[in-house]
Amino acid sequence: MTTKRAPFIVVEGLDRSGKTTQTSLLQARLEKENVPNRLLKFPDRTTTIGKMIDSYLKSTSELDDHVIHLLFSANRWELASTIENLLNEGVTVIADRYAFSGIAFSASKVEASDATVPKLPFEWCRAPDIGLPAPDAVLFLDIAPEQARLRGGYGDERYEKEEMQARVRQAFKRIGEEAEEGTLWVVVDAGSERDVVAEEMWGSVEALVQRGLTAPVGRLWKDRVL
Ligand code: DGP
Repeated sequence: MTTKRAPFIVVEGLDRSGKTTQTSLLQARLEKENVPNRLLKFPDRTTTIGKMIDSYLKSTSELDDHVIHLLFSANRWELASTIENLLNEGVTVIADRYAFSGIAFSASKVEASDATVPKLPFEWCRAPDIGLPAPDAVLFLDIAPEQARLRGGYGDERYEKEEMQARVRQAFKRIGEEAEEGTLWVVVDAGSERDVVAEEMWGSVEALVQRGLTAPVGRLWKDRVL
């Protein structure tokens, strides 16, 4: 008999896309179906690295753009072996954000003097996350930044500005188009009713969750390792 492992599901989205609500609903669904699961949130603000990220996001500290990018990535690597072990033990892992946010947000930073000039090249942003456990499915909650703003406005954190979110949305689009074989990339209309979004998300991953996988846990962007 072949041993199966559980799937790794990542939920990505713009700020105010309903991502946190939807990851909780997805987890509740797994509970209802008696599926062993674990919900992770990135950045994980509880670790030493996570606390540095938290203070940067709240603008209580300043860090060079390269440094904060590498800290976000390190914060994912801190949990890489935990993710792999859980999947191999049959525990479905849901991550609220992952490496795709890493690229999308960092590659969307632009020079103050010229908003068409990125501060960090796209490929440079991808590099530190090469080799992380690869998700089997990515559910991208898509919403127009204008619509997201109407949901009570953006908060006070660093990236919560409409122009930035518009660039982040484009970056996510590119990442989705370049998604690797073996990763299911689903664009979910996050502007729909809460329960409609939840059903679409569940419908996208139900078969993976119920059947499990025989293939070993993949590695992100493994073909890009020189
Ligand atoms: P959240 O806790 O989901 O609201 O995310 C916090 C903010 O950090 C949000 O604006 C997205 C951004 N973010 C998340 N992961 C990364 C990352 O890896 N790199 C960068 N630059 N930003 C990220």
